[in-house]
Amino acid sequence: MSAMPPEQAGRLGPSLLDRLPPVVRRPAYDRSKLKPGMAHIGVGAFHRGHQAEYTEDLLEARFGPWGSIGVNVRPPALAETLGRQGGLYTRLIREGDRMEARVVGSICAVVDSVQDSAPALAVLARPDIHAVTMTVTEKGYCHRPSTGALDLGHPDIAHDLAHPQSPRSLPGLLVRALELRMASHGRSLTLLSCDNIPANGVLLGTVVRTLAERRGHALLKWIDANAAFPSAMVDRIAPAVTDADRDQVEREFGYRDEAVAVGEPFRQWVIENRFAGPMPQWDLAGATLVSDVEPFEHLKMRVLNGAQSTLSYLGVLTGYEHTCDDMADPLLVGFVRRMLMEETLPTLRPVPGIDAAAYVEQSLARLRNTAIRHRNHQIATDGSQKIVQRVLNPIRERLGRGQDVTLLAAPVAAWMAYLARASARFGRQWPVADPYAGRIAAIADGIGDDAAALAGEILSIDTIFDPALAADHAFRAKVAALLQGFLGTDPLGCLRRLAED
Ligand code: CS2
Repeated sequence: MSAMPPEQAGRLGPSLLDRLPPVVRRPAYDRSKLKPGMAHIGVGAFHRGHQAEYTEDLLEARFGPWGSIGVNVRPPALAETLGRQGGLYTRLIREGDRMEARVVGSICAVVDSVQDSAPALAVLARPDIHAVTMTVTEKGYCHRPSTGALDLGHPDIAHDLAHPQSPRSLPGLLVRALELRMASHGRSLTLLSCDNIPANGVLLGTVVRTLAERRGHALLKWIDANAAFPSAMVDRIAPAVTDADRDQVEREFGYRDEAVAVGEPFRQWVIENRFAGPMPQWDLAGATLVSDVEPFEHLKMRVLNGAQSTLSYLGVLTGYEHTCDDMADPLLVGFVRRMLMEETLPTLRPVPGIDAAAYVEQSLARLRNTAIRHRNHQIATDGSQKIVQRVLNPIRERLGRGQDVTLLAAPVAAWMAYLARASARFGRQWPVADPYAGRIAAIADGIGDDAAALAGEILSIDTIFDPALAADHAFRAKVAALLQGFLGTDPLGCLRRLAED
């Protein structure tokens, strides 16, 4: 565990808590009494802006042993940022001209375990840790997006099968932690995925069990009896933090914070009420506990995230920088609203207490928030891991019912164009981060200008596209026609034509 040295003058840390300017809200509980009861893997901007703040609200509403140990198994390391600050950070909420600042204290210690899994395993195996939450991004689960099965060909999984005691993958880490718990104190553990994947708990349970099975029947049996993998829907727009955000805190509040988190006012957390043992009562902080998360997650991923991904690809192709810039273009907004209302909403089951059409408008209003500078390229990252739940699943369902998918085909084609334009063939217009970027660039380089052939080759990647969907003639033809338009000189010309239909 990284030491928490006394902070330097001017740097946020425990001794600064009593000297914060009054405009900055501080923990309303005695932080020196805070004990850890859970761990979180992946302490990025989203975790700091979402789950850690819910925990802070809970600690204020009903104080208990629910501090969280933040663990990073991928860069960036935490020691110099949150570690130096005793786990404290400033959470900024922004909307229009309004900004609200709060120092959050719920992360009570941090552990870096990037090169070596031992420090993370030591935390996850502790008997006083009852729950592990995680935000490791879609690709952290090492699954095949088209099926949700563990990708046994993934290099980190291959490594972990050969070296189970020093795992590199998230599933390998969790399996080893559960094995250590079984062999030592035997206490149960709830593993709560907070990533944007439908049925994320089922997925997490699948990848963990698939790997555990290879460690022996006893471990699998123990996991079935002592671990729970509830699903959860998480929501708050919390873009990557910039130097400008950190500088603003320094300028306005007089201290340096290297772990600032920025978000919009809206937040939501819907958690499946199925735990292995004691859990923080996040419902006291505004989270909703339900027996079935699915309708909530489909609504959120297909509407809000679907709109974000669609805008990000169309926005980059048009030359816009942020979601709020995309939302200032009536063509893009008109297209996205129509796509959501006409093609996405009919795929959704009713969600208790939520009017779906109003949810669309609320989502679009959130995306219009000019104080949130969410870069299109950030949202476009890892599209291969996102489009299944955001776009392809509703397309599949509509095709199954004989319904049109003309509008939903646009984000698929725009995603293809985004990756193709990052290839040598199209002049490497921007750098992309996506596990499939190299493969798609190679396809684009080999095929040249034939959009139908390019779309066909990309659709044949069966870890992303389910073969039945890829074989659907109407869908293929629509994607190919749109891709041709997006790769042309007037990328949005085809959208204009769609809008006129
Ligand atoms: C975004 C999400 O980058 C992305 O993929 O779509 O991080 C989005 O902002 C959150 O899911 C909102 O809750």
